[in-house]
Parts: sequence; C-alpha cells; structure tokens
Amino acid sequence: MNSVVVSLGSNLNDPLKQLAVALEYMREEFTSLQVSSFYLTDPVGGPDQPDFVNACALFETQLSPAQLLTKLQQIEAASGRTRDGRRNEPRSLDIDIILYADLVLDEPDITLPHPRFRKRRFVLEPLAEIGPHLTDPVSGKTILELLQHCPDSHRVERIETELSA
Ligand code: PH2
Ligand code: MG
Ligand code: MG
Repeated sequence: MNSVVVSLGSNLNDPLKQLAVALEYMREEFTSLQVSSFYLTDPVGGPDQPDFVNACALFETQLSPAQLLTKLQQIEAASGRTRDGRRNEPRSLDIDIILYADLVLDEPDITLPHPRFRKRRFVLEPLAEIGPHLTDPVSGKTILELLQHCPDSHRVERIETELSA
C-alpha cells in the first residue's frame, strides 16, 4: 500500500457539494481515508475568479501514480468539469496529487511531489491538520515546517460545515 495526499479544490457549481460528492467516491475507492476541514480561500493566480473551497485528503492505495491520476480525473469528469485549455481557469473540481509515498518523479503528465505545493497555503494549511509530520521527500521538511515558512499570504479560512467528513 502507498500513502497518498491529494488536494481538492472547487470554485464553480456549489463548491461545498462538489467536494462532498468527490469524497464519497474516494471513500469507496481508497482505504484509510482521512479528510481535513474545508477552507474558503482566495484564488491564487489565473484570471479574476470566484473564491475556492479547498481541502486535503490522505489515504492508502495499491494504484500506481498513473492509475491513480486516471481515477482522479474520472472523478473530476463526473463533476462536469470541462477544460478549455487555459491554465488556472475556474473549475467545478480539481484533485491534485500532492505526495505519493516518498516518490520523486518528473514526467510530462505527472510531477511528484506537486511542484507548487510548498508555496500554497491553501494546500499546506488543510494538510497540516491531517498530516503535520509527513515529510516532503525533496526538501526533507515536514508539512509544519513548510507551513511555518510559507510566504503565501492569500486568505485561507476554515469553514464550519457538516459536509466535511
Ligand atoms: N487551484 C489552482 C490555482 N489557484 N487558488 C485557490 N485558492 N485554490 C485552488 O485550488 C487553486 C487556486 C490551480 O489548480
Ligand atoms: Mg490544481
Ligand atoms: Mg489539477
């Protein structure tokens, strides 16, 4: 089994519901699923767009990174996500692999760990709730250490909701 961390985000078509539905699928597909609180976050990069709801999940899987990516893209597609090819466009659901065991990989379709997660408070804050002592295999730093040194000052605000499991 491999421990995996993913980041979930949505800023279209009822974001809280999008995350709740995605997590239901994930609970069926993966074992030992742990989920952070949901957070309301300022959009980072891209065009002027609605605020996001973000969360992180930690689970175990036998799938390879490529198989996992396909599975996560199926869940994104089920949310009605369409891609017009622009980077950082608003989306009904985005699920990014942040960490896959202690794998370091740089391939056209998949870079592990996620190349930008160390600079994103909307990933580190939720992840610090469920995996504060996980380590980044590249820098050797823990999630808590990365969060303490994260220069990103965009808003990341915990939401009180019963939808986060
Ligand atoms: N995702 C992006 C770009 N910017 N900003 C926030 N707050 N949350 C996201 O999930 C997000 C983003 C690209 O996937
Ligand atoms: Mg993303
Ligand atoms: Mg993505």
